[in-house]
Amino acid sequence: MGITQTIENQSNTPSSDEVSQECRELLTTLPKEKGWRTSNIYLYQNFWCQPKEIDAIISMQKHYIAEDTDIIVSTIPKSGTTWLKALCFAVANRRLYAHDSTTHPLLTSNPHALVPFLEYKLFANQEIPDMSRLPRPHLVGTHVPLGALPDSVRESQCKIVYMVRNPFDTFVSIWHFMSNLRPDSFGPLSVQEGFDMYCRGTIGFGPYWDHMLGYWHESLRNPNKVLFLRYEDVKEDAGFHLRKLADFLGFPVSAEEEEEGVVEGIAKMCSFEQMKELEVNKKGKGAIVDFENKNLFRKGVVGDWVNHFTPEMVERLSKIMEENLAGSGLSFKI
Ligand code: PAP
Repeated sequence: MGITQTIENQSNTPSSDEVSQECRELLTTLPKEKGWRTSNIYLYQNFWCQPKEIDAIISMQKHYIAEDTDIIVSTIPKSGTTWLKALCFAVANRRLYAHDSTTHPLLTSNPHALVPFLEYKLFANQEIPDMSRLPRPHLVGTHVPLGALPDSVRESQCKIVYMVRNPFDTFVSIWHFMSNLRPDSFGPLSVQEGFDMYCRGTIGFGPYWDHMLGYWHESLRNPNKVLFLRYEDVKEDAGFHLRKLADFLGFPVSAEEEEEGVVEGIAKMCSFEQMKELEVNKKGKGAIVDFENKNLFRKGVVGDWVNHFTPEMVERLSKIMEENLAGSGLSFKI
């Protein structure tokens, strides 16, 4: 997939109030393209990012030291992050919080508040968190491609859970989300324009194919390190994948838990239908950055792309996927 490596006029470089001086200087050297909800996105270490994200990622790369017990929940935006965080939190903490407890944290907190992003929360705004104050095991989220995570992630025994979603539905979800959150001054984003940006790879943390392939190959090389899940598969059989997740994280489901229906209980608690109706997800805000949590719950289905794609769009994206995924063994049921 070709990435347009142009350095256009530099006039939109963010001010030093928004990003550190180091980042500001770096931005002037990076290829840039029109952004979805910021003036520009920049190509940093072979993936596209907004300026504030780059600033936080630089800090995360310098200061985050993964511990053996850390669990990193990774996705590209709109491929099931909120759901995956909920599932991981529920599984990893089920001895502390029973799925049927009326005080379960997932009933009153958005999953992003319980599994904070490295780049949007913990290392954002030029802050360096004291990780020792977080409850263990540390459960953190990221959209950063595998190759850009710090060395300690590879060198430690920490676990990575990755969720991929078919790129057709992911585009539709991104387009809706961005259309809602885009500053009014940018005007509406047409499907055609958004789709063109998506296909050229210029989406946050994209190109998507590079992102998924990085985690995919590592999951094949090192299945104890990276668990690779597909949104569609988990939708089809959440119980099977929850058991797999529990095994992978080192907290397998016991016979007693099976009898108590723990797996089914967690699947139900984390389902789109239940989570969407929670007060915190209808009225709350700020779980990731400053937007309403309700934007994270739209339809939550597989196959909504058929309502948005023209035959030309199907052809273009199918071709890109064929070209990029050829020989990898990674495929999608579309
Ligand atoms: P993020 O990467 O910005 O955190 P993410 O959670 O990946 O966003 O994307 C939201 C998508 O996941 C939405 O998809 P849609 O636009 O196609 O509807 C949202 O509806 C879906 N989603 C959120 N929660 C769940 C859930 N519990 N189960 C299944 N899908 C969910």
